[in-house]
Amino acid sequence: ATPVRLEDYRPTDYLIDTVSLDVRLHATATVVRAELGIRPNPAGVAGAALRLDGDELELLSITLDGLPLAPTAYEISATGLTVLSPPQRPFRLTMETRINPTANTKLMGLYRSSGVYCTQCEAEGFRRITYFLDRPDVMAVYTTRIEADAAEAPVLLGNGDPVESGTLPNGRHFAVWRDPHPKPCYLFALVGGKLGRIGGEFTTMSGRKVELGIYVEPGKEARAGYALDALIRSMRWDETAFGCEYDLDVFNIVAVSDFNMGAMENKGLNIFNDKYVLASPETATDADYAAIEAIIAHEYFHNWTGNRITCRDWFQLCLKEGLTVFRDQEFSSDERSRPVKRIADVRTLRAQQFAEDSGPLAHPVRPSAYREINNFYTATVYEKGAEVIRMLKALLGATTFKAGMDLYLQRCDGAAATIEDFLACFAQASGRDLSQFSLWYRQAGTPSVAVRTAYDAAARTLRLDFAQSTPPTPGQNDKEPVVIPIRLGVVSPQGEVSPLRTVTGETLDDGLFVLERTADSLTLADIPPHSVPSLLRGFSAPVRLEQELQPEDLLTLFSRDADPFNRWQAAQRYAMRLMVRAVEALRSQSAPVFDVAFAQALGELLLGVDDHAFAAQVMALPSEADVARELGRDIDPDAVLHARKALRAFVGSQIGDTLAATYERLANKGPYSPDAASAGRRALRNATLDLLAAGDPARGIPLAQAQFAAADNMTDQIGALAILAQHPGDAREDALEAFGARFAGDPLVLDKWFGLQAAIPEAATLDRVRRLMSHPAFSLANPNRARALVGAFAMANMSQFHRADGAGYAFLADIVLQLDGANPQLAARLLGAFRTWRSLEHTRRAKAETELRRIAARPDLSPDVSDIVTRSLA
Ligand code: B3K
Ligand code: ZN
Repeated sequence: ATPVRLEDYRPTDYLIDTVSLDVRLHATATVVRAELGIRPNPAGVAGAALRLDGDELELLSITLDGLPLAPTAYEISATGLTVLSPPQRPFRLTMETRINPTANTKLMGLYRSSGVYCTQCEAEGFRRITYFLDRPDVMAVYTTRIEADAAEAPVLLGNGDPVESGTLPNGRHFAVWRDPHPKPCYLFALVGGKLGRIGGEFTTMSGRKVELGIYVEPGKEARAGYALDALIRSMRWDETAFGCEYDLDVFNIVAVSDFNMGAMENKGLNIFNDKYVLASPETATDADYAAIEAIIAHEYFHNWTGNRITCRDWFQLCLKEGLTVFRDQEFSSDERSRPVKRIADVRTLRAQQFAEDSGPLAHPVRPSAYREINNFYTATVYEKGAEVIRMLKALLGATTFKAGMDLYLQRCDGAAATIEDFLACFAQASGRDLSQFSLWYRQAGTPSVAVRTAYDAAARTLRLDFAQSTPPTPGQNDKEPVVIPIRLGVVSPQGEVSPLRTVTGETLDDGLFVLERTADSLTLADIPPHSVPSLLRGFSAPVRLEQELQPEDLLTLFSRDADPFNRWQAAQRYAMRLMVRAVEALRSQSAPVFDVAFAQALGELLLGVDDHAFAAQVMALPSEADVARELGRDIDPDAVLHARKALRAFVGSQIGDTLAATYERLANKGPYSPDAASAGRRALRNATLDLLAAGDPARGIPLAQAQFAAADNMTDQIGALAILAQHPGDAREDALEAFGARFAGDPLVLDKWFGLQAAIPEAATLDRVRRLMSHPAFSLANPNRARALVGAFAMANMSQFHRADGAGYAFLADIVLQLDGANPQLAARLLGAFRTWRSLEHTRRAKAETELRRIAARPDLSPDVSDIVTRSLA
């Protein structure tokens, strides 16, 4: 396929202003009648043919202004329908198409999930429902009439507000929904099925009463309460924080069990993967509750950033996604602990986006070409996209940032906008030139900032020399310097140096230094001896910081930095340094040596701990993948695994008593509550037990067994099981069996069980995964199941996916090929696990390449898989 290019954008030749749909639901033969109000686009080419997109549609009839269109007046192909010479005035095109929702395994367009009819149209699924101009800059007002068998689909939902419903002969019924807000077709949705409901009410800031509904599988209503609560809090927060008010009389959320991603922000009718709606203490972990809260908020926030203001074209995806991730991160920060949320977000950013950015799939936050847009719903577009907004706020200051947002929300409301439109609002609000800043959208790769420090004891000055560089990425060899906000402080033996002044007498407002050139320096005045600079506080820019810090400097920052993020970062850096050395030792057949001071520092944190969630983040040492990224090349995953295991065992045995005492002290009191403070306590408790078991299994395992048996909530239960899973033996197998039996009827809980077993870092795991694929509850056709088992093996088990014998690669390649025909999006997602293949040591690299070439050689690959495999090998 030839790529679509940003530079080739031009407006459509026709516009569609109104869409009137009549959908007669049927399991295998749904008939869709679409009446489109079309007119020539003044910005398009006059007299051009009208080319509508279509995919797997059967056309039953077509009329123009009520008159049948002659077969010579139009052409049909596998990708669309062309009306050869449409009238050059407004006209009505009415088409009837037939589709088969049961046969729709791609889960794009109209499909059935456990008998429920639902739709997914972003990015290009609407063309699988009717012929249309399937692109986001075509915005129309929709009326949807849905008709179905009343017994099969008692609940009928559409976008907007309900206007009419009634019964029909032969046990059928109908409902009509109307959405007054013009929208692109990717935001269209409908649902029909047997669903349970919980309802609520929200009064907006201007007094509009909104009826809220959350629809789930009948019998699971009680598990939807937290999602409803999160929705109400999101609606309130968006009014307070961004002045964004809801604009319809109803807001519905439907949970379905077959869904390619997390959720979808269809106007007034969000459709969710049920994993991000359903929660009860017995079935959901604290992390699940936090994810539900974040995703409910994210989809709701799209109502303004995405729906009211949409994207001109799919290159602008980050316009809605980066901004909306930023907004949901801010929401969670306000609802929970801001520093802990930041640490968790940076962990994700580094694990997902930094990994993507340093491999063959690297692309800019706003790509300039794509072959398959579904492959660009990436950590770069989402997470780095959010970081870019965060930097904009840091650079402009909160007040000016707010002014820019207000201008954007007002000026672009109702429009299909671009990144340029967005940035223009902030340029205007600040009076600043943001052209260099806009490089963050165009240039791929993670910039490195190298820092050298020099202290002049006589002058009491501290000189910081910064140099930035961005490595080459596919298609971009030479990089320009970007604007990097570096928030910094200086930690002296007497405490924080404040305010920070330069030798030329300027004060650093907010401790912000902005690096714009390739190299720059800063000399600070009045710095006491033995001070340590604390750089990139709060992770003020998505860069790699290269700063030589000695263990004693790291300990200073860890114990005294005023910035919690950098306290955490100091501990991570220390652990990283120890693990990198251990990897070197192991690869030269010697025993790793660790550093008691590090273990003691962790122990001291536990003794004086007040913020449990923060301490839990400190205790979670860098992951194997973190270490691999730090090494960058010639990676031996077995050495990484063993280095990490050894450090954990070392810490666990050095501070075993403190760990055990902390574990006891943090015991549950009272019933489960998912609030952030309780979740933090549980997280720390599980982290202490985990390290204790790593250092002293004889002490830790019985405690884990007891916790597993007594747990009244999923966080404690799966926490204990995860610890047991790391230690081969009967304790593990018995617990796994008990858990599997207890939750045999609960697919979402079994996903945790599948995932946990797939992540066991032992040679026998691949066989275990193969065995689990024939478990009665497993199905490759269900995305949640596939991701839980196969996805966890490929993405959360570095040493086993990257087995030296290549069996992990061959296994994944087989699955990708098997899945590609049915669900290309899911297949392409799983294939992404190969993205780091070039950084491995040469035997593994060769084996990975063999499997990638085997996939590439297969004829009839989907565009999704073909695109990923081609780029991975390029
Ligand atoms: N906008 C959807 C993602 C659609 C993915 C299409 N392949 C969910 C979200 O980001 O909110
Ligand atoms: Zn989104």
